[in-house]
Amino acid sequence: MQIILASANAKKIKELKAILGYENIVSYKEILGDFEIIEDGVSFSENAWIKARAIENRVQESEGDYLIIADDSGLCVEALDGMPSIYSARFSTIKASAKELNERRFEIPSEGGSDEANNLKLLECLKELGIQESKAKFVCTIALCGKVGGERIEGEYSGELEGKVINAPLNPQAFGYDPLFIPNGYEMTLDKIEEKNTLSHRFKALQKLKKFLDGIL
Ligand code: ITT
Repeated sequence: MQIILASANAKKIKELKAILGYENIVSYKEILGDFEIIEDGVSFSENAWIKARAIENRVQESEGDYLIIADDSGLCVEALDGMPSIYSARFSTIKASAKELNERRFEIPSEGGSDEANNLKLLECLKELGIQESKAKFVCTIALCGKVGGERIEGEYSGELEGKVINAPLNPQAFGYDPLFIPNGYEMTLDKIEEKNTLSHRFKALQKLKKFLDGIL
């Protein structure tokens, strides 16, 4: 059976593959080519399902079993009223100050930003608010759909990782906001924590998914 990841983010794909540990995992671009998926949902759940359905619409004709796994995730910062949240990948393209973000006065961005630009935007916001750190959490919601033994299956699983964001140096090799995030119980940022894939929001969501799949595969 083919397991298709509904993600175009290479760093996310690497983590999903490592945590899932199944064989036959491919990213959608490897089998369906490159196309844009417009994530215009208003929650992690909605965006995860938008990605899952966009892929499923293109594979439904296939005869065999398949699974589609879509991850929508992001960082929620308390001092920014939970932002950047579902806009985490697009944060740097939001033309709004921290104050405007807190008052929810901003236009929804469509363009993605680089990890570096997104990190710089977060640091700018902390500076504007005059703080060195804020409580924060990573959230991951996974949408699962597919056909197993000819039967249709669907599921949704979520995980969170609580901690804080701090004013710290950037790390171009790291994934997303990892260089600015310290999980509770740790004293180093997530990009330096080797066991990230055994404690992350993504790991927690995928543990639940694997429990479900182990029962049916
Ligand atoms: P796909 O939609 O193609 O999967 P994406 O990067 O656009 O790629 P999301 O819409 O789910 O994915 O946005 C996730 C963003 O949240 C990601 O780009 C990072 O900025 C941030 N993020 C999510 N999980 C993270 C993690 O484990 N570590 C650091 N940053 C993370």
